[in-house]
Amino acid sequence: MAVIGAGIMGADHARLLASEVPGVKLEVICDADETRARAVADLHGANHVSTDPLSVIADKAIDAVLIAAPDRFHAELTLAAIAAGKPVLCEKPLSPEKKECLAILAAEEKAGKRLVQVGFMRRFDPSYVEVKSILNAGTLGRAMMFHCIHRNVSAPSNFEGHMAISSSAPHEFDIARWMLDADFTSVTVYRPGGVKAVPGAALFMVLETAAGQLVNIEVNNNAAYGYDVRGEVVGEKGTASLRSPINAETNAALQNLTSYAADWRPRFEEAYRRQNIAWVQSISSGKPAGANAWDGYWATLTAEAGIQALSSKQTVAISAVPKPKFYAA
Ligand code: ISE
Repeated sequence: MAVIGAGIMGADHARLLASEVPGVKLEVICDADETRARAVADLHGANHVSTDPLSVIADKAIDAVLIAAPDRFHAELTLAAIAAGKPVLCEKPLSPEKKECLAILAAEEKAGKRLVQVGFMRRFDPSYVEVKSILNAGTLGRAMMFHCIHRNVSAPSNFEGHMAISSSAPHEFDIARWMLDADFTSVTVYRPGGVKAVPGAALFMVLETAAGQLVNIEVNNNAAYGYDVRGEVVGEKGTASLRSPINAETNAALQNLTSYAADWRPRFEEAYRRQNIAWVQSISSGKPAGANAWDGYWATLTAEAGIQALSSKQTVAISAVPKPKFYAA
């Protein structure tokens, strides 16, 4: 296994692959910064480091690749993995641009084998999985709405307004399609007035599905109090909500307290673990797991429409290319 990218996510994936995922030999950590690659490799027992991702992907000693490089390199590296015939788990987004996602769909179909999984790890989160099983059991009746909240403590210094849509919201775009088993037909984006912090870091979106369901998404990347992701599916007969994992509560000084994670990694630790295990098992079984390249295309298609809706202040229609039979369920 090679991990490409030794930043926050690459380091975390290397840790998970080395310590939590059976059947993996962490061979190479690749990063433009060799020192950073070496630090991650030494920490997690990888044999080698590299600063050349394309040679790592082509290396015959490498069976599979996890891409956690900066978003703008995801498509090129995923295409290289497909060309090498190697299974690849690409961190979200598959690409920031839908045309690159379409190139990946064409390349994978031409290769004739499902090689690409996209890192929408919430599909493996125990709470989202349980809400979906409640919905699928018919307990709620037909789903009418899905309320989603996605709050980060603070936006990173390089954060631009539209990144609330392109970086954070794709998790909601994907999990809503998965939860409702529906595609979107439109998106409208609202920005609260008088936002003093990073403009656009707080947005409210409304999406409609082809089945007429409504999905609203609040993204607030300057929530300040904690990392907080919430979701509630509203059906004709009831609702089902996410419960974030709480491992302890404090009773002291006349207070009862629980704490929020500082960022997404502790909150979705179990989701990443299960995602990576499922990916490695899918390599052995040949049965794809999780989000595929078509799902990656949809998340980027929706994000591009959302960015257009933010700037135009208009509802933007969303229409995908016809779904290739190659990705039929
Ligand atoms: C980040 O890129 C992620 O993927 C995290 O899962 C998400 O919670 C965060 O908002 C994004 O910026």
